[in-house]
Order: sequence, then C-alpha cells, then structure tokens
Amino acid sequence: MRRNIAPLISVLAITGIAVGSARATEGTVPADTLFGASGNYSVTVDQNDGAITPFAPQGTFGFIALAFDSGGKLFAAGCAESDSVPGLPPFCPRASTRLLMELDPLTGEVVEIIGPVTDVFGSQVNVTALSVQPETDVLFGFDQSFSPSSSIWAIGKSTAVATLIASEVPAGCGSYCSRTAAFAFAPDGTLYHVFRDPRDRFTFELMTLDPRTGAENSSVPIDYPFPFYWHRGGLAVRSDGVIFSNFIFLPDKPCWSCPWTPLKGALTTIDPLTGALTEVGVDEGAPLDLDFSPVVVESVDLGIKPGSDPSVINPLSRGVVPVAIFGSYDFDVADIDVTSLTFGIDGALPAIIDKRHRDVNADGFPDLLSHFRIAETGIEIGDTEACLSGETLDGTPFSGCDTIRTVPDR
Ligand SMILES: [Ca+2]
Ligand SMILES: [Ca+2]
Repeated sequence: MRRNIAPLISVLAITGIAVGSARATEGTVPADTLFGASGNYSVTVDQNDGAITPFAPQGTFGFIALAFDSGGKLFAAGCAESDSVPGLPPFCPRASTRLLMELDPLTGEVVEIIGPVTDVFGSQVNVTALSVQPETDVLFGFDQSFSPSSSIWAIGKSTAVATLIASEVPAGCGSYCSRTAAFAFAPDGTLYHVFRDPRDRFTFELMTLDPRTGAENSSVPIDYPFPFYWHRGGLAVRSDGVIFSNFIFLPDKPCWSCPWTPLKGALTTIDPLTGALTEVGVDEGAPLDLDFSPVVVESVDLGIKPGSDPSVINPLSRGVVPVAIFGSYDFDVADIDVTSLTFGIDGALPAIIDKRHRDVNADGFPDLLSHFRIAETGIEIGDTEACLSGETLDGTPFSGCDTIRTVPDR
C-alpha cells in the first residue's frame, strides 16, 4: 500500500535524485561493516578508530535511523527535505513527513521511498531509531524525540505502516520514561536500550527490554567520563556480541553569541556486564543511528538421499546418507569449499565426496554429492528435517535443508 507519495515524488524531482530508477548494485557488503545515518548522507564507521567514510550526499534527504534486515536490505528513516544551520549537519525539521526508504548499501543511494511512516490511523510516527529483530526479521522502529516518552513500533517493510508494540518505555515508567533514541537488537535477540533518566540528565543506563512489552529486563549504569560526553543516539551490536554506541563531546561554545562548533562524536563500546564505556575513537559528524551489515547466508537447494521421496533415515544405522547440493544458474558447486561442509545438528563432516560433480537431478546443472555417517549427524527418531551448511571458496556462507522421515517409527 502506497499512500500520498505523489507530492513527495514531485519534491524528489526538484532535488534531482532519480529515485526508483536506481536498483541495488550487484554484490553485497562484507558482514559486520558498521553503518551510520548522518545528516543528508549515510556513512561507514571504522571499528578500530571511529573514522567515518561518508557516502555521497543524497540531495535534500535527511537520514535519522537505519537498519539492515537478515537478507542484507538496508532501510532508513528520515525526511525528503532536510534543513540546515551553520555548524550543524542537515536535520529533519520537526513537522516534516517521516519516510521509510531503502538504501543501496554499496553506494548509499536512495533506491526506493517505501512511504511515510504512519500508524494504522494515518498519524505520523517520528522514528528516531531502527533495528531488525533477528529471529523474526521484523523491522522495529523506536520514537522518542517529539513524544513525551519512547515507544516501540513494528514497521511494515513494504508499507511503512507502524503498529504500536509499547509506549512509555520502559513499561510502567510513569513520568520517568526514557529520553534517548538508542535501541538495537543483538544477534541473540536481546533488545538493548540506552536509558536516560529524565530526573538526572547526566545519568545513562544500558538496559535490556522485552521486545513484546517494552518492560525492563535488566539495567546497568553506564560508567562514562562525566562531563565530557553526551549520548548522541546510535547503538548497534556486532555479530560477536560487542555493543557499539556513539557519544558526543559536549559542544564547545565559549560565549553566548559564539557559533556552535561542529559536532564531534566518540565511537565507544559498552560492556554489558559492568557498563564500562571504552572510547574507540573520534567520529566527526557523529552518526545518529548505527547498524552492522549482517552475515548473509545464501540458501542452496538440498537433496537428502536424492531420488527417494520421502528421504527415509534410520538414525540407529551405522551407514552413511548421501546428500546432494544442487547447482543452479546462480550457484556453481565448483565454488564450494568442500572442507567447510557440515551436516546435521552435530555438524558431521563428509565421509566421502564425489568430486565428479555429476548432474544428480538431471536439470543440466552439475551437483555436489557427499556422504555423511548417520551416527555423526545428530539426527534423532522423529526429526522431520536436516540441514547442511558450508562456505564457498570466497568465504560466503550458505545453507540448505530438506525434509526427512525417520524409521523405525516411534
Ligand atoms: Ca539502528
Ligand atoms: Ca543438477
């Protein structure tokens, strides 16, 4: 469903950005690249020293929030007509329509305007952070800046329609609700949030929240070198669980009429157990929201005991089970790193690999047939599926599953 985007399209025509004509560039971004939203462009951030590499500015667009989904699609929230004042990066004016967009992660270009972010009644939702829940791939939006308290929303990735999950975060906070826009899912599904106590504006806590209710699960005070820092927003968790955030140095304004100095941000890590903040480096421009590119696992077509349907397996057998990885137009089995193959929940290694790449299913594409010792796979009586995973020679992970039936029956 696309609503009311005709006026936006005319705005875009003025900005000279060819939205909709650009398609995602071929190829993918390396996993665990740190992205940030900053003014009218997006950036990548060096995780060793905080240095930012900006993508080309996107006309008058303003970017506030961004998040990758598990397939590597990059979503951004922002506005079509950002505003700017000297010394500060472009920003989205209060009243401007909030848009959900898709960006090309290789170029930072706006690929598509999905639509204005509104609730089911058509009211604007002022999204200030985005993050995708790993197990469901649902796009979560968090708003904070213009409402009395933080809220959690689920946002349709193709409609931009937001469904309220929780308001007044953390749940039950009364008038002491959080005052930051920093939210991010960890790869294990934990929802982290940097909480700012409204009674004490220099106190921050790293909180974990229940993503279904917004209730606080745990919190630890963030130990930071007061008074040099101010939390800017931006929180992201790398695939190894390390939490990155973005604090800013308090702006230097020596006199009332002096201009603001450009914002200087500090990329930091936060220890979830102790709350200790460690500075990684200075990132000029101070991204508002952060996210890591995901480890995109390619899906392959798998045939367990190819040619037999259903694939009957006796888990008590001392024998081997043949498993075919079917090649296709997109997937050449000659590219498989055969030393990386594991099958079943216990990760059995291949006992035999047929290096002839025969066309097992006679579809014209060569396939890779390998045999695994059933006893090493971890397949149990009653299992209905088994999966194989591996990597290509260039290190791209792939996996595939097939249905099975076990004998003897229970
Ligand atoms: Ca984010
Ligand atoms: Ca084939």
